[in-house]
Amino acid sequence: QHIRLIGAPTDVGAGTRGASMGPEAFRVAGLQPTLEGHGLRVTDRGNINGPANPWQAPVSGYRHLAEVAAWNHAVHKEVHAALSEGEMPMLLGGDHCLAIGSISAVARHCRRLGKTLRVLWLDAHTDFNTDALTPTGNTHGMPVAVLCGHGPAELTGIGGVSPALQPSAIRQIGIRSVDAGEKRFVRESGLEVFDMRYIDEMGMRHTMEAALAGIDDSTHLHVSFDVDFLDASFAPGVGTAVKGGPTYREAQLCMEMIADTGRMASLDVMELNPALDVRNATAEVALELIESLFGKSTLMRRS
Ligand code: DIR
Ligand code: MN
Ligand code: MN
Ligand code: MN
Repeated sequence: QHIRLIGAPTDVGAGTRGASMGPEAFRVAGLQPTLEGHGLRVTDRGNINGPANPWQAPVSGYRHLAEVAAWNHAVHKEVHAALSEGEMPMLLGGDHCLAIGSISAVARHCRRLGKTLRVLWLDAHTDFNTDALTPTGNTHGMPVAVLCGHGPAELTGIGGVSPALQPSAIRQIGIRSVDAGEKRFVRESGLEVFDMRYIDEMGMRHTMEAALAGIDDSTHLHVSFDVDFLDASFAPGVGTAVKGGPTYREAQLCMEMIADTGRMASLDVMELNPALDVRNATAEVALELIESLFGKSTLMRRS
């Protein structure tokens, strides 16, 4: 596999500034040479351009809708181009609203190739708000709803087909912060959520076995990794940190079990906020986990 890094330096969908610096923080942490050190081929395509963050209040339920749409169109184009040219896109966020552009492109690619899409959504949040439900108007709390067809046409139509995917294609892992209205809508929509209570009771191994159940050779596995998935005690550099997340070891096991499937074909790494980080430690720990996603085992185990 040839990995194509795509930087999307914006925080238009977030309520805290700084995720716009995420792509560069990953480069400073040594993303490309580290992956190359494992024998992977990596091309860094630099950053996508888009509108500045106007830092305005929400208008009819959405903050910066025009800018969010512009950034997502640009992301869609780049991610789709990478897939069409046979490379594995790794989107470097940027806030998580950009998963609309990324995953709509992956879904479009899968439709064309007749592949079954499975999305693993690693996050503290379900990101399933709508204009009517959102307490903030921040679109980084909405991408899953938009991808399932709930949202403004400017966003739901980005992949050409709405909904871009069915809730049944998604597995959410690490969830521990869901707004009240959002919670009702998640249940009503039948999203499969492995929340922290589930992980506490069943363990990460069983959780990942359940989340990965049913995938086969025709599955395109997309991982959308919101860095706030991780426990904030060792990953503080995010805009909306929530305590009680997966430990370092649990997160490693999660990533290693994804790697073991051999099916990961696209990746988002989102919400890293260097303005809130401590000496780039969150970028570095996220990079360690990305190494595991690509098969670096921290164990002495032999295949
Ligand atoms: C909150 C926070 N649920 C919102 N969401 C996210 O604003 O909708 N934070 N995604 O990272
Ligand atoms: Mn998120
Ligand atoms: Mn989150
Ligand atoms: Mn977020």
